[in-house]
Amino acid sequence: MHAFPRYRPDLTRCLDGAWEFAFLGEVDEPETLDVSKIATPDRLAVPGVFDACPAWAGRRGVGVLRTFVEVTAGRSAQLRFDGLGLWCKLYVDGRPVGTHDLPYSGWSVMLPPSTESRRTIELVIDNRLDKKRTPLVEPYFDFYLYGGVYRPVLLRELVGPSIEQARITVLDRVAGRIHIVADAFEAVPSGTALSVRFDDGPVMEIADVNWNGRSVDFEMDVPNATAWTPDAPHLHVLTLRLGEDELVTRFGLRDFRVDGPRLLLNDQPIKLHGFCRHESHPQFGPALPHAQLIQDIQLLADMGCNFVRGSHYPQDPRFLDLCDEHGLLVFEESLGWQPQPEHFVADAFCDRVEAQTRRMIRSSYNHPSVVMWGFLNEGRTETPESAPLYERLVAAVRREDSTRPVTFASNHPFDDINLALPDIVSINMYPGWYSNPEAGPRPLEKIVPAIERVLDRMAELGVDDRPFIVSEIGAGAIYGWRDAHRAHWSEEYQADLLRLVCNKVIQDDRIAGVSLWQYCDGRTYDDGMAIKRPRGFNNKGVLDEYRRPKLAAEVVRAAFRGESIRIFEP
Ligand code: ADA
Repeated sequence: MHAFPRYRPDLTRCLDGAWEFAFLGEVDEPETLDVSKIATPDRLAVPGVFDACPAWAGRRGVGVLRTFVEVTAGRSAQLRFDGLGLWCKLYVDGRPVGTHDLPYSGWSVMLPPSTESRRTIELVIDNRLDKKRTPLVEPYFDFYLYGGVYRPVLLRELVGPSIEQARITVLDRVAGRIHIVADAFEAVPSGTALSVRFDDGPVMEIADVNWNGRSVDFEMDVPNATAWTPDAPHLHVLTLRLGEDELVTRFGLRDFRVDGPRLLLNDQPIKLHGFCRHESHPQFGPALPHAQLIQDIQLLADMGCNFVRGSHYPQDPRFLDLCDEHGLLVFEESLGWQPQPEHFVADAFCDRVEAQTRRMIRSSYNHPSVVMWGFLNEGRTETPESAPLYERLVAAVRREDSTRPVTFASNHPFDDINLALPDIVSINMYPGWYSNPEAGPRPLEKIVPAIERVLDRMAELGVDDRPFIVSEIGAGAIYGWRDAHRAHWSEEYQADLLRLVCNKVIQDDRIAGVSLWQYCDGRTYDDGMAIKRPRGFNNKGVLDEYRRPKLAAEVVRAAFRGESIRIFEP
């Protein structure tokens, strides 16, 4: 089942499956490739990435994907990719219809009508790390960047005027008052009827619909309004009908806000405890099967989490649907990893970050699980070049969504010049791991003081008037490496470190939340940097890459669930 929004089933086709494929390797100008001449003798699963397949594992270059689909002759259609990368160009019936350069973002493209019903869809995908084509990615990222179709693909036939998206803003959670904005693909004549249905209730015609070009907006009261909470994540369904067209979306009546240094969910203080999570699997890369998404949710819930940071890119909408259903709260951020001063002054980079951040917000707007927006993980925020872009992005987020707090994960707690900008201060830190190399074999006693120093610094900077989140903290452990010395890389050392961190976060009222680094191990660098990453993986997961628990998973589970466990300690 594809993610919300959904459409009339009889007009919708899921294009997931085995597509024809060819790997071409190095191609000088992929934008000029004559796709019609490319034979596609291989097969690639969609969703799927070619460089996670044994045949092309670790290869960089250009791949061509091809499939055929039936569309009623004379009708146009929307083709919706929920995420793909790195750079792609789409052809329909041999004609180019667009390019996509925002890895992990959704992409919606119009198929023009044709007299033929059998349509050919071809995608040229380039997974080379090339600033010119894909300004957002760099080879030094600490996670592997794959090429392919990361998420489901959907085709929706359009019959007359149709709704592209609907955004729902909760005005009054208790009364169930909401504001709805619906955008059609094209201008709609004023007065054209629109009907609304909540849940399984009656269809209500909206009288005198005042279309403003292609948009309309109005307020309504949700019948049988029921709150969305992490414990009882009730979802309401809104069905909009415009002529023959139908768009079905879900929303939750909840209120999440900042109150001084506290976070309030439905007016109750809430402390966030959870993990940073990559969409990653050794066999599927970022193209996770639905079954894996469901298992990830189950494992997070079992470890007592109420929070997940979608590090470091827009999330799979199927995952966000599951978070909505399970009451998990999400920090969603656009793609970025340690951008440098040269990025902050490059127009192409700045434009693409802003474009992706805005697209993410539009796409995830209705998910009650998403409670904060972020961008640019660990930028060089101590440099003056960073300020204009950080200001620009904070303003862009607030323009797109005035209801959710904005944040960004900084690893510059002592010299970040932008910390007054966000609503929530999020700091990444690695005491006991990267820092204090001189501190002896097990610098565990350094961890709590290091967190204290950061908290003191927030007070000095005057940003302790807002919530503070430890957005990353952790240690590497090789699955199965148990060691009586409890040395670095042992499951024991990681468990000891995370026990201290969890206890500190739970007990200290100045800390509004934590997203531990990280949920599970994931493939990373394939260059010289891998020397710091045993196996070529980032091993700071409390689960390994196949989701097998390390000792730390038990420790975190007990801490987050407020249970005590007995683990051997010398
Ligand atoms: C960084 C970064 C993560 C990961 C982590 C680590 O802070 O944000 O993506 O690379 O450190 O494991 O070192």
